[in-house]
Amino acid sequence: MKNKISLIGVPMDLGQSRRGVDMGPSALRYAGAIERLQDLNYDIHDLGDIPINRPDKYEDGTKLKNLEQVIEANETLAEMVDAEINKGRFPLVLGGDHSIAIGSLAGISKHYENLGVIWYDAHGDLNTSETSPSGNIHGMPLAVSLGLGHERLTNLYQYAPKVKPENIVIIGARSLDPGERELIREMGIKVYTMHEIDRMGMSRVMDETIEYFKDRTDGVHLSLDLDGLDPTEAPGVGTPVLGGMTYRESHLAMEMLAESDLITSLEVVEVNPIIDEKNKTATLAVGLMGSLFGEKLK
Ligand code: NNH
Ligand code: MN
Ligand code: MN
Ligand code: MN
Repeated sequence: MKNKISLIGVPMDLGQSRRGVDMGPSALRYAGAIERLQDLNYDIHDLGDIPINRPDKYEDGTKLKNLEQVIEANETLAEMVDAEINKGRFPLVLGGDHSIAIGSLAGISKHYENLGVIWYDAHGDLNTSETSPSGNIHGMPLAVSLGLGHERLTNLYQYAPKVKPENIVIIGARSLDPGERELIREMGIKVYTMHEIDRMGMSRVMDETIEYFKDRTDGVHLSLDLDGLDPTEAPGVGTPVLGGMTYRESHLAMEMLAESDLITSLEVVEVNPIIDEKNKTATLAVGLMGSLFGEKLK
């Protein structure tokens, strides 16, 4: 892994309906994100938080919510991530809701011929404006990155698609909408649901994932949605789903990724300190970052 990291905060909660994820970057910094990586001898620059324009009124209903503000924030994010990669630095994006993956991937993917994406999440985030049950853009970023959905989202940063279906691995899925299931089947997207994780164990799941990516990708982005973990261990998330990955399974996954040296960018999303218990979820997330950045190897 590169030893220079650029941290970008995206305090945005407009991609979903529950307020509070906008405080994610603060909660993660407060939990020691920067110090944790400095202790591992990384040169880390905190670029601060992207300014977010709030709507006069939060939109509800099932059409795309807060589209303009989500686009604006993601355009800024894409530019910043792009610029940091150009400087030879590892982009670390702290959310914010998962809609910010649209901007991260837009800024990152143009640097790679075959960017791999690990989507660590209870959800597939493969909805489009047509299939979304909620109108929440945080349920769409993986579809958007495949070039599916609202044109202004798919074309963000003036190119599409950002990722190829065969370069995606979803880990931890246990809440998939009908349209998402269809897309997974149609495009042949690789998914390790909780069922596979239970049967095979996290160790084999990660061995397979790493083996799968090793030869086909020239970079791998890890999109870490904290609701991938079980809500008993990560209660501070907007859409908790029972039966998730454990603390130990998640640390093992991060440690194996650290050993593989495949990861070239990271985002940490959906931490909501308002519904958390004494910053437990942000603290857990920072621990996982420690493992991913090689705590066990030093
Ligand atoms: N699939 C649902 C939707 O599209 C929920 C998505 N929620 C998430 N995704 N937290 O990670 O609205
Ligand atoms: Mn420096
Ligand atoms: Mn998600
Ligand atoms: Mn999720």
